[in-house]
Amino acid sequence: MIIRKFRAATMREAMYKVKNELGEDAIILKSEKVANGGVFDFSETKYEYEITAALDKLPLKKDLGNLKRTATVSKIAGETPKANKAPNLDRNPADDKFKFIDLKTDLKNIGSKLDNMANHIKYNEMPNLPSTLVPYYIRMKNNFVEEKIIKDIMMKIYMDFKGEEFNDKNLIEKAVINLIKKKLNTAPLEEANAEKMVGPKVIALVGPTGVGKTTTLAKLAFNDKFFGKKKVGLITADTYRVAAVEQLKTYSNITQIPLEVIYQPDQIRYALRKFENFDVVLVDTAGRSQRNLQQMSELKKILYHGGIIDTYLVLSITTRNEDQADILKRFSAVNFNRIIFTKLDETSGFGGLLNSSSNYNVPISVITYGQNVPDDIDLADKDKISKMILWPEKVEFS
Ligand SMILES: Nc1nc2c(ncn2[C@@H]2O[C@H](COP(=O)(O)OP(=O)(O)OP(=O)(O)O)[C@@H](O)[C@H]2O)c(=O)[nH]1
Ligand SMILES: [Mg+2]
Repeated sequence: MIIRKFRAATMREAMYKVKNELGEDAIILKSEKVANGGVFDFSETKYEYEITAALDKLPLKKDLGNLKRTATVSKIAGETPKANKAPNLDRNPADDKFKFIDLKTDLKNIGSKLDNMANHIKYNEMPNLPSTLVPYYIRMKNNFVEEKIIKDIMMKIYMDFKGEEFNDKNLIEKAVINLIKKKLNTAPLEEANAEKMVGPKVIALVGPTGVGKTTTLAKLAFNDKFFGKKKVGLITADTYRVAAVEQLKTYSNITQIPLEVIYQPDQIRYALRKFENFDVVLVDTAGRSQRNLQQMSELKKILYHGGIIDTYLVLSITTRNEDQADILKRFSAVNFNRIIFTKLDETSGFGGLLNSSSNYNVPISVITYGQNVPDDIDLADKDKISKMILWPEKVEFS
């Protein structure tokens, strides 16, 4: 199949070009009014008509010549061109050889045109993107970074760079990395509500079901790199599943970190009193569907009765972009002040980290990348994350 685009000042002229080039059998795939100049042309917008047409069988050069001639003559005569001529049965084998070479060349051309079309679709109508920026555009897109964020990054570089600078690959790479870093929002756990001086720092982990809240809470409690030698206590409000309490009790028994179980939201007050002299109390909550209003209101009650202002939203990077955005939006009802991204080991693209930072003004504090407690966890680091977003295939978690 041959696919071509034709542009002209009027739809009629564009149609004429199609017939002239491809003949009467051409199929119109798409016709549209397009801005002449592309995304980065800031001059006054001019429009053209563009038709994308396809032809089932590749006409041989000779036939195409015939088609062109027919179309031209027909136009002058004001009549419709005739269909392809009947094949000539008295063929010379020497002609066939040349036709075969022609065919090969045409197939090669079609291949490169299809590549161009595929790229055009991928760059989402950014045909004027300088070639040194293209790999970064593709990488970010393949790694699930939202289109508007990629375009913003590309546009900033486009505006900042001049002439020869566009050919400097190192300069471009640095600029892309810096812009990603600028958009990423990270902050350590400890800074959250640091002004709160009285009593232990109480942190609740909230989020949808199965994202890794309990596992992450255990990692935070048992891994020295977070709270060091501080005295840590645990509370679980997840009594919906027997297994959930058992899960934390096992961790608590192994590490001698005390655990309190609460069955009603207001019981958290009593549990917290037991930890009055502790430095940090981590509160596990049951997984909540962000769309279940009753579950969300119960969660609010626990946070309210506990006077909890440090609420960390746990989000799995494997959740698709649209659902991540929905979770972030709906959980904002509980005023979370940090985000923890889990399951980084289970994805091939880390765009979600950048998307959440760009769309919500809440920093990412921690990332987790495996089931091993307490090892597979780290503080969110902008340098590492920006590289992960561009080169996920090189990521090695340690
Ligand atoms: N691969 C991978 N698995 C993880 C990670 N964190 C947690 N898990 C696994 O995810 C599953 C669910 O983890 P939980 O900690 O029980 O999740 P939860 O959010 O507490 O679940 P609910 O309490 O039911 O809402 C378990 O099998 C964990 O081992 C991670 O970073 N990577
Ligand atoms: Mg849990």
